[in-house]
Amino acid sequence: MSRLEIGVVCLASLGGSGTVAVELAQELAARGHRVTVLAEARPPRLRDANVDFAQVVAPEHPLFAQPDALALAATLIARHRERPFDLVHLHYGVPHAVAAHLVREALGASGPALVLTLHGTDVTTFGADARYASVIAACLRSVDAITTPSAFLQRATQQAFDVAPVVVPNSVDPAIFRPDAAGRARVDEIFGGRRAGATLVHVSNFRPVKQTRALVPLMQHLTRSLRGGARLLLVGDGPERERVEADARAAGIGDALRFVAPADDPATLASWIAACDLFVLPSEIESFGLAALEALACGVPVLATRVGGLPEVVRDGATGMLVDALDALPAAAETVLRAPAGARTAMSIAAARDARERFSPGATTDAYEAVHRRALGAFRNPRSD
Ligand code: GMT
Repeated sequence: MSRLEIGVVCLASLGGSGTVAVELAQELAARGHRVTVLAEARPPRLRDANVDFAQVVAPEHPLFAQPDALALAATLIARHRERPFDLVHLHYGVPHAVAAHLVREALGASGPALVLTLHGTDVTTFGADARYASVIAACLRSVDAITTPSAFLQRATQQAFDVAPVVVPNSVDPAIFRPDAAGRARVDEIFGGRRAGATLVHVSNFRPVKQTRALVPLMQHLTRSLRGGARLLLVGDGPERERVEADARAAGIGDALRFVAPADDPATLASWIAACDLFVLPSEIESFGLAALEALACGVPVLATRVGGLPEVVRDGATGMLVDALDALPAAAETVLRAPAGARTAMSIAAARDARERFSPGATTDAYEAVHRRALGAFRNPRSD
């Protein structure tokens, strides 16, 4: 593909979608494209000096504390007039679909081709609200291609907005997220020397959709039932974090839990995860579950709810376990953690291999570049009907 001028738009603060956007920007730059990431703040994982960053700022007016669709559209249009984009790839639908629509209206055929990746709650929450769904659906008609990270979200998007996305699965870098025992000492240090028969780990933004409070009864059970007890490392921050901490104290297991701030450096995060025995993700809904994929790549089996796109990522019984209800978590965790050493090692090896084989960054970037080519073709040769 010839060298393109590409803008990648994301929300810096939300989590998985920002990570996916930054990984894509860095991969595209490595393939020779000139790439600019545009967001309200520099995304923590953006480290590649070959990728430019442009900040989207709110208008200087008391009514606009946060950058919104208008601010993003204004930034994209101004930047395009200075140095034209061939293509802009926006990640997360809200409010980016609105900004894409404004760019298309303002620039028309002289503007860039537009690709939008929907990630999760932009479909499952906003798509379920009729007031927002019709506006988002109208804006999505202005873009040249839409993608989703899972077949689950593809179906949900078709239903919510009556458009046909292409599935491009998220990926994980196996050079960073890999089995490695080097982080064990650091995890022991985080627990102040408190050892346990098993170490569980959870990584999220602690929003209600993650159902993190379900981790407390799980740990209450495991601290009693497992030989040597159990401990849980919780990585991240968000609205439910303090409630989880309070629930754990009230349940008398406060000491078995340790909270750490999200690590900006993915290698640090990977070293913590890889030092643990089981990754737990009890979400109410998850379009994909990037954090689960990162754990699998580290050779850590995943215990998760059987929701959304998680069954596309975790192979039930082979690379982890999926449960239909939160009260099934303790028994499933015991099944994995009490399995004979050989079976546990086999599951760990299968997890890392499956992540590497099915979710490689190269394959994902190839798939996105194919979408980019089709979007550019559709944009430059519009159908007249
Ligand atoms: O949709 C969200 O809740 C936010 C979004 C994000 O930016 O973290 O998460 C979604 O996108 C991730 C990357 O594609 C997926 O791994 C997450 O499963 C998905 N979250 C939900 O569906 C709740």
